Amino acid sequence: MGHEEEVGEEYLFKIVLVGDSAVGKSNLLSRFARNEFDTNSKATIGVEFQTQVVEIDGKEVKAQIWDTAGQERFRAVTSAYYRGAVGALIVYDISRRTTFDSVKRWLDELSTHCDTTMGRMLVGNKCDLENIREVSVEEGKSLAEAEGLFFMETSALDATNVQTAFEIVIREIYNNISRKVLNSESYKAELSVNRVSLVNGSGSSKRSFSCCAN
Ligand SMILES: Nc1nc2c(ncn2[C@@H]2O[C@H](COP(=O)(O)OP(=O)(O)OP(=O)(O)O)[C@@H](O)[C@H]2O)c(=O)[nH]1
Ligand SMILES: [Mg+2]
Repeated sequence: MGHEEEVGEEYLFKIVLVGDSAVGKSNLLSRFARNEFDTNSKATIGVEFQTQVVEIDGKEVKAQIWDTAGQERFRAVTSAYYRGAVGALIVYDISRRTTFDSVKRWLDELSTHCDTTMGRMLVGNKCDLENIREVSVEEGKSLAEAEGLFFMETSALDATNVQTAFEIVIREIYNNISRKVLNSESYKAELSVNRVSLVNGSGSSKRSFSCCAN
């Protein structure tokens, strides 16, 4: 069924960034992965990704964050971009309402390609631009609530909430997976009771989960 990679006891989570052009996806990623910000960053062409290691409950979690172009004409093959993703940050720019209006479209695209159980966060970026804000915090919050997403306003420029936003998504994925593993353990226990036989030792060190089966 799902695509599985052997990663020992480590966890590898693929997380995608989506949102209109120039909302700050690439800068959120460079702020998170390298603590860098580029005032003159060019529009992304194709796909890039960076891996960042985060520790959760004493376990090493590798977050592989994928970044692509918001602009249609610069986008690579969409299905490849989403394949195997277990998390997403849907980004808009709080100073441009059109980017907020596009969120629905990005959510549609996500649900077309990925399982809705993926860890998803709505991110209102550029919260440093308070003086030219076009989308209120309340609007962001209520859209997130309606769509069942986490919500956070960030600034890649001054680093507000960038680390936190990624970490919340990573932890949510981790929790989802722990639940899945727990569920499958209790399922196995049930089976063993029913059949009066022990289902055991089925190597549980593989911990890579993906949402998009190929
Ligand atoms: N004030 C402010 N500017 C930002 C912030 N994040 C990004 N920018 C600026 O917004 C512009 C676009 O940022 P990018 O990170 O390239 O945007 P993108 O979403 O990757 O755009 P595409 O690759 O075209 O999809 C750049 O000029 C950045 O310097 C932020 O938090 N605050
Ligand atoms: Mg970009």
